Amino acid sequence: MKYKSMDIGQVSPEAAGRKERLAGWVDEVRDLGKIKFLLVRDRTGSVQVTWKKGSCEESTGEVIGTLHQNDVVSVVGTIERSTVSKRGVEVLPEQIHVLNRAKHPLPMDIAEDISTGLDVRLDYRPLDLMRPSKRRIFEVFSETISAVRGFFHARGFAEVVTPRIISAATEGGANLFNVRYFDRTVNLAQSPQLYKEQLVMGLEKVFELGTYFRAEPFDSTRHLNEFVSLDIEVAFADCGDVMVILQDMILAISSEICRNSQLADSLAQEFRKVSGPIPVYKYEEVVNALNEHGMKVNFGSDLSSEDLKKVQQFAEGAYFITDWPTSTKPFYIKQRGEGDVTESFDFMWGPLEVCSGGSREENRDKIEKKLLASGMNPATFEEHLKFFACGMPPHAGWGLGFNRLLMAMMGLSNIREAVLYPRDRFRITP
Ligand code: AMO
Repeated sequence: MKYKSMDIGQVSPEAAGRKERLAGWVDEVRDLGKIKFLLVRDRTGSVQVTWKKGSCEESTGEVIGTLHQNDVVSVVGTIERSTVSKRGVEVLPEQIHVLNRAKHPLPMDIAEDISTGLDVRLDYRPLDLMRPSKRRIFEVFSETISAVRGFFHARGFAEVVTPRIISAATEGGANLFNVRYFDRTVNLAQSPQLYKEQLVMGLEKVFELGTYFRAEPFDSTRHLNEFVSLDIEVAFADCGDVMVILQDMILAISSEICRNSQLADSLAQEFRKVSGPIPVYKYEEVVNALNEHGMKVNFGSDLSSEDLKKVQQFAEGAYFITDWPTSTKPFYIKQRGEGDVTESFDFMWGPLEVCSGGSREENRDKIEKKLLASGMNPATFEEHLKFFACGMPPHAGWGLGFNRLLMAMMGLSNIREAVLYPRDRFRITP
């Protein structure tokens, strides 16, 4: 590469005697006159560059004298063993090129041990990512995506990309963002729900990783207005089948990330320890247990965040809540028999809902009835419903909040930590 011959993390005592070109950011400069120390870092580590009067060029020493934190440099030098530097190695510089200057002081302190408020960190996200603990979150994010893709490709799923510009609601009428589209108003997709269901006709097993939009006026640590979702849909499968797929995927992600010791260290203990089978509780059991613990939950109502916190007294870590009442689930979820419960599940991590899914209703008349019962007009869904009379197989699937999964994996307390550039009611920059 033009600016570097190796990553700084690769500089080791074994490479002593080699002349290399390194590139990175200035962490620290110490000028003791006859000897000057320059600490240079990249994402893989940092190394001490030691300039000694007499054995190094005068002009190189002068360049070091002009440097400040985060100036971008390229250093050509010889790697030497060292008994004093932390890594047992240092670089004796031949040339130092300043590739760019940073203003000083920086608008945000990037030292790992300085605590900075989340708002400032988000205002300066690229600087925030110069801290290893914050960068690690997105390295885990990236590795998780890679593990997920590997997992689904190995099982014969096709990765699909569905539209974000849509004309009909996917998750019900509320919480839709409207946007101008030439001379009419359209919506931003809340999920790929309707498309992924249609796609099981041709592709049978599909998954999609994408960004979706919900105009929810929440100001919470687990909701955003733009979030990443991992969705699957499987033909000839039911709720139980897709729960098994989810469980297997969680275990596969955990073991894949644990193969990289640096990333494994940043995983929450509970996530590293996760092993199958993940406990399953029926909604009714949870409601009864909550009422025994002094809460007042009626069968048929959704579980509030207070209820879910209370659930921690008898269910920790990862667990499923299944068989939700019809009133709590969207129109596309299938009824279990003739009763008032559905073939559905939520996958929880502590009090956090990470994923929800279930068997889908494939009978057009039943879907229409459910749409009407939810106050929606089936005619609006004609573009979707028309396929249910063309050979729609029984199918099931789920949608998983990818940023929430990361919260669970890394023990993060705010979803904004798990999104590079969060979009909430108040933040649309940077
Ligand atoms: P649901 O609406 O439950 O189901 O969403 C699925 C998962 O997406 C995540 N999620 C969010 N994450 C951050 N901010 C938000 N505002 C937000 N809204 C949802 C959650 C949630 O569990 N189509 C169905 C899924 C399916 O049945 O396949 C759906 O969207 O982690």
